[in-house]
Amino acid sequence: ERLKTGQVVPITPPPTSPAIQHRLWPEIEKTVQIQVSMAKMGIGECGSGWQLFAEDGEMKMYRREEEVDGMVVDPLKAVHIVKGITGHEVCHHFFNPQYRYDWETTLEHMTVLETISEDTLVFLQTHKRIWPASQRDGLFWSHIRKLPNEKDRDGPDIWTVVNNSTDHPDYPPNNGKCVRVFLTVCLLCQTTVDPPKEGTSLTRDNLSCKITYCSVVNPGGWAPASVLRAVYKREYPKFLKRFTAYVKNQTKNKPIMF
Ligand code: 6CM
Repeated sequence: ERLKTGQVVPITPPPTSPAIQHRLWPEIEKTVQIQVSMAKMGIGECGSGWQLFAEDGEMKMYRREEEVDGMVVDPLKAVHIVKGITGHEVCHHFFNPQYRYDWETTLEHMTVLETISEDTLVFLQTHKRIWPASQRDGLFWSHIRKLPNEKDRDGPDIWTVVNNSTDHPDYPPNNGKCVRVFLTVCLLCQTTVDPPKEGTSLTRDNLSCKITYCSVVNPGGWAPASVLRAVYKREYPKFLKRFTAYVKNQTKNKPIMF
């Protein structure tokens, strides 16, 4: 079909989720559009200032040093290519609460405060205390979505999970021992299938998944910049390696979920 001049091409399909009835929906829709388009940009396209701070095989992690009111809010962008898994499998394990304690090592406690729909949940999480700062908690909506593969219409779908801080009347911030963090996270996953030789069937050896993980975390209150940057430098590579190894292990003997 021909596009008219000036016609805007939506990057995500029209929303069909029951979550569209919810008060948070306009914010979810807008945040997903913005986060997905930023995650799709290459490091060179995102503007200058990205510095590579960790590298391990195919995994590369970049950060931009930024502060707001003296607090470190360094944006992070990581790219990784993992063989043997699909983008749907990666996003499924990142989104679903039943797996979270298995891979999220910074977690102390997690509750689902609200199930908006099967693809949209509201979480309250407390994270382990890091000396010398106070313990942190986070309250955020989380949304999983399948996106059309515009570059290869016959290829596998692209999958994303977007997490973004929100509020809840029953859980106001900074009300107990925890300081509330504010986060925006986008996981974007694209599967590539290397076609099997004629007469052989498709196996996990034919799959690879390009993972992009973007995050901005505001610690919400006093935290020494040098300690925070040291924690991020240690914890983000640990998270992405551990989480992807977990998904590989969980899926290795299961049918492929495209
Ligand atoms: O994205 C990740 N996990 C998701 C599911 O849990 C979700 C959660 C993100 C929480 C990020 C905040 C962690 C707590 C940071 C504490 C900072 C203050 C301490 C002060 C230190 C001096 O999106 C993976 C998150 C991986 C984090 C390394």
